[in-house]
Amino acid sequence: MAQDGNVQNLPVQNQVRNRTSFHFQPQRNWLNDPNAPMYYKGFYHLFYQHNPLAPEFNRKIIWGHSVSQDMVNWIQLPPAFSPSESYDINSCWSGSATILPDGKPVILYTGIDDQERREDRSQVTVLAVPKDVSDPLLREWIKPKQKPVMVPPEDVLHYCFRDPTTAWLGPDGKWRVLIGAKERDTRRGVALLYHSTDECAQWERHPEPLLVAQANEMLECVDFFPVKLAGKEGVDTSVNNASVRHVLKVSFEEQIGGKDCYVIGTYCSETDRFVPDSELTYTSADLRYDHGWFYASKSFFDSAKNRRINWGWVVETDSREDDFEKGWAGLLALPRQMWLDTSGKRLMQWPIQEINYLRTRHVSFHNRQLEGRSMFEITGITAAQADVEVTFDLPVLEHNARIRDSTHIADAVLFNYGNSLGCVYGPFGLLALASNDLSEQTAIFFKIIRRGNGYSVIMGIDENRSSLRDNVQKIPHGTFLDVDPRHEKISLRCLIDHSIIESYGAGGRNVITSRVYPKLAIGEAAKLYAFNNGTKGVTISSLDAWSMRNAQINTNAI
Ligand code: DQQ
Repeated sequence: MAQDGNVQNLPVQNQVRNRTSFHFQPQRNWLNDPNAPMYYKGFYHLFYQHNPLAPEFNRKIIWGHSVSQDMVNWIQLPPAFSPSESYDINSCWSGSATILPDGKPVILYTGIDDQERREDRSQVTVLAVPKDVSDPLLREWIKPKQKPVMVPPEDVLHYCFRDPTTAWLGPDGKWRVLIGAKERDTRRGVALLYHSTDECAQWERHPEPLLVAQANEMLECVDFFPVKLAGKEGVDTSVNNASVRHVLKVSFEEQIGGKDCYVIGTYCSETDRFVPDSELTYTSADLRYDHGWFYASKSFFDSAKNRRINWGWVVETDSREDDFEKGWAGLLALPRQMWLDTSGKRLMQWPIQEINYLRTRHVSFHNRQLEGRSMFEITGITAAQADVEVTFDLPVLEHNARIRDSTHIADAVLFNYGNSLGCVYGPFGLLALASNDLSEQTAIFFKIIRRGNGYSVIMGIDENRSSLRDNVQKIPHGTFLDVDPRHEKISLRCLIDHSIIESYGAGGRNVITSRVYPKLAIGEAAKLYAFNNGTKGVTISSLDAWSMRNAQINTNAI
């Protein structure tokens, strides 16, 4: 297969390898960021960064467009935006949708202009409107013939000015929007604030950025939205009163994957000041949506069900050659409802309830002992395509644990599956996408360590043995699970879909998304186990597992 060839017409069987069955993907070729999710006249709309010609990022990224009535099954529509004008001829990059008070949507997106040399090209903000607002599918969009609505100001780098957020309305009747940028002199990442008095048609820069990052990093795909102090309900992006706090999320690009980090704070609409509870540090101290592969996410307010939902891009971690062989690259994590944890200190995330409609064959048991150094198979479901909820209970921790102090241990060691750190509890958890001979297996595990005066739970995923294929990136993902194991059980939900495992710890307090490319553990040959490599036994107080049906993901096109 030619490396840069057009793989649109690959026979179906070549497209099947490791392909997911209920995660959002275009039919073939490349996807990266989710763009402008919105609910409009009975349909959920999802746009995405797309190269329709090959399973790799290219210089002519377009906006793919799909619609759904449940965010589980999707119908592919014609692309919404393709490069066509001098201001976006070199790509239509990320952006967001805003629903105006009269119910009409507008989209702001990033155009890459027509300069010959790559380094001379500017990133600009383009306003697009639907051609026919009576069409619930919003099939056609109009972009202006002439000018974009924003161009990079002098003090920021012209190639670092992108990804407009959803706009919000202030009490003064002005719209506000944020653009991620990088200052020319200081190289600091900034979220620039703009105001509009005419429903997003013209914009004026506010003198102060809403956020200045401590890091010399471009802030990609900024997201800014209110969350209620109590309860799971979401609110419209323009809501600001005593019952909400604000979340500011930025995507930090890194060599390996990238990180979606956020801060929670207080936003004053009158002064346009956002005061975060903590600073973004660009270190492992930052709050993260997901400790695995998850990037460039974007949330929206679902007015049909009063909830805030987040979509994020999950990259391929196999080789470019593999992507060409598969004929596709890139998918989106399941849509996640987000709300503020009762502690007020972090967000909670959980797959939207509609995902449960895909659950079919079910197995369940309670109070089963998982002895130290033991494992057993969970049979009766399709292990390659499954939803598993399990709760672990640890007997009297204080008396039994002979657990090392972790104070001076580096994260890479701490979160490593292979390093038991002298724990007696753990690693225990699930072995997903395991082959018969266990030469392939992905462990989603917990281990308990002593930290300070208490105990901490490490939640991790071990990709090391996930695939016998060559050239697959395998890195340890891990985090501290936000539970006190002396008082709470340890719960885990894993959604396993052929080449992706999304793991939600403690009801969604911590999430890790992993990519795996089994060679043997595929289809019916894939197996699922509960395991305990620690020396002490743990109890599985409950386990429920379901086979998952296929969703209709872009297999029908209009
Ligand atoms: N992807 C887009 C940019 C954005 C980046 C280009 C983040 O607009 O900053 O495809 O993944």
